[in-house]
Parts: sequence; structure tokens; C-alpha cells
Amino acid sequence: MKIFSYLFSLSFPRKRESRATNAGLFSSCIPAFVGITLLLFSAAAYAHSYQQGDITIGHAWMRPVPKGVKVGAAYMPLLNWGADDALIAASTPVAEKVEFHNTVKNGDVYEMRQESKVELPKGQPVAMNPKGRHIMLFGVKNEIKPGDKVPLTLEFAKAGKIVVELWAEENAPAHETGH
Ligand SMILES: [Cu+2]
Repeated sequence: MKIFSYLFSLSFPRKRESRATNAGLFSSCIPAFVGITLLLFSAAAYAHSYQQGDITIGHAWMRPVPKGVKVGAAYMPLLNWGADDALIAASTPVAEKVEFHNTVKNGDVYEMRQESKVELPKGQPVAMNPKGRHIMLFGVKNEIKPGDKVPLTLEFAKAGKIVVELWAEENAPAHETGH
């Protein structure tokens, strides 16, 4: 009997220990996940990225805009390493107006909805790609050809402003279509 209660007393703390280890594993998973995400950010052969305060901005690109077309869309992955932040404004000299959009399913159709800002919760990668959230350019002034580099100013509530270069590319980077 004694040995059983001894084993029981042993097994109980052991259980707790393993739970604690799991919790430790879980929390150590977060930086690992962030690390993998960062790797993805730079994995594309022709990628570029930026750091503004706690925000990492991955490969920023847009679709070329043919002559006569007035709208364009830009994409980039964002990752906030610090306290919760948000992308609150964007502008570019090549377009009259820039908006944040999200693609949402409404019944059987996908619709673009304007959003006043893009929330950037701590440690949570936020994708901007042709399937979802994106930056919309209205009143595009000139043709944007493949290979062009287009400046885009991003303003974050906490991290401040940064000018990134949108690379005009026909195709989405492989890591953004690989799902
Ligand atoms: Cu849109």
C-alpha cells in the first residue's frame, strides 16, 4: 500500500511536471513559429523586406497596371514582434487614393470590403495577398510595368512611418500561392 501511495505521489508531480513541460514547449513554439514565418518572408529568390520598429514587412509587391487602368492592388506579409499595433494609413505618389481592403465571402460571392485599418496583434503574422487582405490603389496615374518599383508609405499607429518599395510582378510570389 505504502509503495502505491508513494508511486501515486510521484506520479502526480510528474504529471504536473509534464504539463509544465508542455506549456513550456507551447510557449517556445511561438518564437519558433515566428522564426519559420520570418524564413518564409525571405525565402523567395527575389524578395525584399523591411523593419520598422517592431514590424517586419515582407516582400512587398503589386500587380502591374496596364495603360488606361486606374486601379491596382498591393500585397505584403506583416509581422508585429511588439505590443499590438495597426497599419492605419498608406499613400503613394503613383495613385490618388490608397485603401485597405479585405476579401470576404458573402454567400457564394467574394466581395472586397474596405477596412479603416489593419490590426497587427502581437506575434501574429498578417497576410496580404490576392486571396484576402490587400492594399488597393485608386486613380493610378500612369502605367505600371512589370519590374517597376513603386514607393508606398505605410503608417503604423505605434511603429510610425516607413516607405517601402512595391515590386511590380505579374505573378504572386510562390510562397503566397503555395496553399
Ligand atoms: Cu480591393
